[in-house]
Amino acid sequence: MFGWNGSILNVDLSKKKWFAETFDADFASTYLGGRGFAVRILWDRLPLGTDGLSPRNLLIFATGPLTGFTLPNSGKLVVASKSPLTGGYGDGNIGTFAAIHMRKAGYDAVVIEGKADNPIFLVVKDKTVEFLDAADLWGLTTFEAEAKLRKSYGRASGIVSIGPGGENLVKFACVMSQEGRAGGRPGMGAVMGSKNLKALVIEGSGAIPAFNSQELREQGLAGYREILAKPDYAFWKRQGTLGTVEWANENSVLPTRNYQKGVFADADKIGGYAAEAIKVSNRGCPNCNMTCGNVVKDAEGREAELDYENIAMLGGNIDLGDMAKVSALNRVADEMSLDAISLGNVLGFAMEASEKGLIKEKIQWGNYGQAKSLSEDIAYRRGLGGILAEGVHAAAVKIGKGSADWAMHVKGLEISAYDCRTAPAMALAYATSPIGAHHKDAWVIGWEMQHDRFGYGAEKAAHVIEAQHMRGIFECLGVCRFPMVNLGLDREWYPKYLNLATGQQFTWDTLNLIAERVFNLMRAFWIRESRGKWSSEMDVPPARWFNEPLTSGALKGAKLDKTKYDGLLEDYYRQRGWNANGVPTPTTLEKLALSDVAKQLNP
Ligand code: PTT
Ligand code: SF4
Repeated sequence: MFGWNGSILNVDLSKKKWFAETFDADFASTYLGGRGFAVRILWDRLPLGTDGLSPRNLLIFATGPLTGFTLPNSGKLVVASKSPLTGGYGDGNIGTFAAIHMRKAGYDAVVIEGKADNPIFLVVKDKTVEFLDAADLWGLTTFEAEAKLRKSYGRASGIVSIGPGGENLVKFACVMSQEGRAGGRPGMGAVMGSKNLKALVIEGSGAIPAFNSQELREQGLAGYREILAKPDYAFWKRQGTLGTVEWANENSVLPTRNYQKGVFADADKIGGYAAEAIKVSNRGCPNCNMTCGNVVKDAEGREAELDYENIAMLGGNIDLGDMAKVSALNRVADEMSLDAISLGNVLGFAMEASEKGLIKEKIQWGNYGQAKSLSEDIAYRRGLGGILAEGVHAAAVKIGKGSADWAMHVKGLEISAYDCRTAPAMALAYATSPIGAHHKDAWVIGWEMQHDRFGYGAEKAAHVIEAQHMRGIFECLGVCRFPMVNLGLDREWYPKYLNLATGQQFTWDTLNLIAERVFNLMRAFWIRESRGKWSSEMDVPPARWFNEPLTSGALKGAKLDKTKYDGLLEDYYRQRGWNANGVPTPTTLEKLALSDVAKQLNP
């Protein structure tokens, strides 16, 4: 087989055993890799109703058939499992040398089950696997643990790790790599912690099999050159995703004070230019010439790597208009392996609960010191931190008193950094995202600002579906989507690369079909896990956006309309071939070569 190694490394931490399993060409071309492999493995192997933190849960690191080749931004892998935060399918995408080493070690994915008796770290070196004592690593931050491991395994080895947040099973703990790459928002770091697994170190020395490696390399280099020639390249290197702060504020969609307002008076203090003023360097994923991680000096004099989402959630959403302090909170999130989006979300929730007198703790809007110590309390599950560590949905259930109406999540995953009162398509994108409220599967808000912004027409449902499939392709290929989505790299490069790697004849249309299959399988996973309790109300954004209008800015007074939203959701279901409850019909699943799934969902 070309393009894939055709091998998955299975590791059982309870038994300290491992074996390599082969897969065939049919599995490879049906699910491609990354998210496609992860969801199919979870569907086939995970016993129904397994708790997210149980040793039986599977933690999957999966690359795609383009990962590791010399072509644009090919250093990504997907980390996936059943989410302890949402109870549904969860994954994230992370740029790391571990992705490339995994492929060079001869594997396309690593599947980890069981739980070690004591904290350990795994070392995979080509065809050997070692289970090593992590007593001196447990308790360290991700920065400290990775630095220590690099002393033993070298600067170029592939390392992913968790910090205290993951160790203490914070439900929104993520997995970290290379001091700023973060992935697995729905608690993949907690799953790693529940297995007593501090880190995974991978070193591979082989070649990744390609059908036409010379031509693939040449075309890959041509893709890099096309990126360098893009008109927006220079500005991208300066600001990456950070300029979105100013854009979001101008369009009244910047989350402010736990999504009470869509404009933030101090937006310019936490925007792209404010970041440039304290910027020290660019960092990024391997095999990338766009390096969008902006490294700045934070309020404590340390380095922190920033993206739009982190700044919006740890800045505007908690009313903190100071770039260096926002950066310092981001650094804490990275050290502790807490997802920065969910962290900003729960901090905003706690500040509002405090203001309303629903909790005894006094936490003021924009108070950096309190936000920092509460973030640490979350990581170590101390006091109020222990309640927030369960996620905003569970915290609202615990606190009660109407707080569920302004707990900003969908399906239990904290909403990321766009206020959607004036963006119905983006609200639909959040509500139907396959992992809970994440922007990454359909960032349609830029398009929506220019197309009947306030409307609920069926073309919006169509656009969300198109985006979900387009972005899903990248989750399966194992490469970053930013070259195409943000700089306009021609999409035809991707089937071209895939065909040179595999010797097969993929087109953008066949990739779309795979993405649709994978999307439907993720939905089927959620529905099966809900054990008869699935309802279309799972696909609805937070009540606040329907009940409370924006309180300031040019669009003051605007809010979502529930009746019209329900109509938009119906259009979405119809276009997807799902029934009125949002369940894929047998016909739809059969069309996607998922007949076995149809039988389980509709026995
Ligand atoms: C992603 C989510 C995002 S999406 C951001 S900022 W973004 C936050 N970053 C965090 C962080 O940093 N530290 C932290 N402790 N928590 C964080 N939580 C948030 O995590 C990231 C980039 C970005 S930056 C984006 S959009 C793109 N996402 C891609 C994707 O999803 N798929 C793909 N094929 N390519 C992508 N390219 C871009 O990658 P999650 P990274 Mg991330 C400090 O994982 O779980 O999906 O959450 O991977 O290597 O850091 O690159 O404005
Ligand atoms: Fe990573 Fe950014 Fe490069 Fe994408 S553009 S590969 S997220 S550094």
